[in-house]
Amino acid sequence: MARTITPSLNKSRLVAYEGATLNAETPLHLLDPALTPIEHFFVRNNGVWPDLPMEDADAWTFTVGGSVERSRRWQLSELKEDFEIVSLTAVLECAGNGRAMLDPPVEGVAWGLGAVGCARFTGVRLRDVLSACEPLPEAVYTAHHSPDRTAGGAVALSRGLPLWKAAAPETLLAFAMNDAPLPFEHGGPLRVIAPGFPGSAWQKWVDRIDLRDRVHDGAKMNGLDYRLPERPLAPDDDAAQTQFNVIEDMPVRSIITAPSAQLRLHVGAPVDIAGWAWAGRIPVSAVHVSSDGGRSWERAELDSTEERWAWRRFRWTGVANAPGPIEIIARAFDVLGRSQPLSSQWNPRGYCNNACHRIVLGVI
Ligand SMILES: Nc1nc2c(c(=O)[nH]1)N[C@H]1C(S)=C(S)[C@@H](COP(=O)(O)O)O[C@H]1N2
Ligand SMILES: [Mo]
Repeated sequence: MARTITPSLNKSRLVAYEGATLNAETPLHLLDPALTPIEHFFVRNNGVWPDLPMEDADAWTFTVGGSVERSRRWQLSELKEDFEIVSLTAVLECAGNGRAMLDPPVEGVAWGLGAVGCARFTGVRLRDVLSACEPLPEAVYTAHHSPDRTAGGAVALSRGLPLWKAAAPETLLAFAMNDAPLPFEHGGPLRVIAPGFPGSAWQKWVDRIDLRDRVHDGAKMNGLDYRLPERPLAPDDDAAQTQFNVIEDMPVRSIITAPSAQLRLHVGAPVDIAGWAWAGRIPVSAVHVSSDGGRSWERAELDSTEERWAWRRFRWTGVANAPGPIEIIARAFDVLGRSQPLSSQWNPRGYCNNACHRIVLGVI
């Protein structure tokens, strides 16, 4: 008898948003560990939970078709046998993370800063699987397909990757997360891992990938979805007159995960700040911290990591000099010298808002 997979993780410590399915973000203090525990990892669904009639995860079938010499189909157990299994640690961030800071507000889930997490993913390289199907010279883009649908029955999400990213060594078909079988809520049995690309490119419950001779035009690939205007737009500007490009990179960002903003300090006490910094394609180079609302900045300590796609720990210690509120701001830089803006940059869907994270601590 086939059984249907249902959500079973305890996500009760997350902040959930209204809707037909679970969309929930992580309170920032729960993002303090280097690897986000699965029960604390944010969840984003464009549709309702899919019905997956499954005996077991290893029987999940995955097909490659489209612009290939040979279309092929595997069970998950066969993918594990046929291809090298690799693990990497990577940040998964929704393109809409930080959307709630936009003024005026825009449509879409009003994420604060917790639509992000960092986990260890295990799977096979997408490029190995595609190579086995002999891509045709015309192939330039992937099209990802999954069984989840909107409440109205439409395909919930079908996004893709430019071939250079599908063929990059870090792009995986993953079946494990934090060394446990990939849970249903995070796209198990099988999902795409595309480090550095927005979460929307990390297709969950993926059962088919087609190669295409053009940019994919599936659900949420068109119009304003997961696209940014070529030049800054003001809320009153006519979006129809503007060129929008598919988001293929995530901007540099940092979050403060300790202490939580409720902390009260005594005058003279040390102010110990810690958090994480990451970026998409371009690595992080530094984090600066201000404890006077942005008037002066000091360089934070920044840990190194061998894991190219993981977030990096930063730490900074100051002193609570005088009674009253102090505003702490963290600002990360990438190796191209780009940094987080001090205030939010508006765009019609509120994507990639990497404005600096600020917390206010009370000194008594
Ligand atoms: N099939 C499918 N895959 C999907 C989505 C979806 O709605 N359906 N949402 C995407 C988006 S927008 C994000 S941010 C990530 C979230 O992954 P998570 O729920 O594991 O945190 O999944 C992506 N993959
Ligand atoms: Mo997302």
